[in-house]
Amino acid sequence: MKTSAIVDQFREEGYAIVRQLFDGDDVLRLQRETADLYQAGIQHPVTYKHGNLAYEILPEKHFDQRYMIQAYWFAWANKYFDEFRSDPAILQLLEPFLGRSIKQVAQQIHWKPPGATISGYRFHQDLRFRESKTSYEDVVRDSVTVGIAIDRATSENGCLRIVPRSHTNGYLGLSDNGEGSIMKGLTHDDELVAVGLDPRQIVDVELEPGDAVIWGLLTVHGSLPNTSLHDRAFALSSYVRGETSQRGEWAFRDGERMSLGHTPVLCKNEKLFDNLEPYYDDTEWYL
Ligand SMILES: O=C(O)CCC(=O)C(=O)O
Ligand SMILES: [Fe+2]
Repeated sequence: MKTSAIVDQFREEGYAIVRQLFDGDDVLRLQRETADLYQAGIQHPVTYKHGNLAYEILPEKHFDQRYMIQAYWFAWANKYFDEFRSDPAILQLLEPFLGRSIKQVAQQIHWKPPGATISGYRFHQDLRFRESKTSYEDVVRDSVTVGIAIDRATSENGCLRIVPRSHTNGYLGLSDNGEGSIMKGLTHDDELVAVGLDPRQIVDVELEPGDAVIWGLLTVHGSLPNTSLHDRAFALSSYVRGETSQRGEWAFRDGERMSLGHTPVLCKNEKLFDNLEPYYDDTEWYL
């Protein structure tokens, strides 16, 4: 798809699909590195955190085996993923939206291993995860999230689902009720209807490995648990315009690729500096 068509679709629909952002050997490498990352993370008995780095574990104490369902900011543990976050293909995709100086506020991979019973995300708008809205000149205008399929993403294995044009009515408060975790429970159709959305409009974003989808902070999206026999690893990175954002790790400055520095900076977790030491978090939020 041409750049102008991507920009138009993003503005009109709140999302756009970009086929083959990565292909060939680059996808095979991404899949290999993701498998290695899973092996590294799953060594931890419960959720492990160190700075912005985190491995979210479902422990065997409460599941039929140990699973890792998310990793955050693994660029701190893995050189390939530090380089991946500033791949030139990503700059090319983001430049029409964010310019040539870009920071990254989220780096995540979400796995949905078959058998892990907790793997869906209730419908929400990502603005709920930008705690310090005043740290940006205009966080909605200056943010783009990029999701890259590592495995094929299908309806059966819990692909991302988006409500087109749902970004035009402001913040809707979906999934803000309950205990806050968007991974517990499912969104009922009537919750969407109550905020003026039509569940029949939901689009299943099915992707081949290497395909990407971009969405904004007000775009309503979620995903269902995996009911197939195939994992769904999905890399999710959120970027902001560098000049207008006081949060995030530089990814590009004046078009130049940037690596992480020596110590982390504030991204999404406003409590980062309360504890920069590694620790285990055995909060049983999934029960
Ligand atoms: O991985 C998914 O299917 C969606 C995750 C998501 O929307 C989020 O973490 O904000
Ligand atoms: Fe989200």
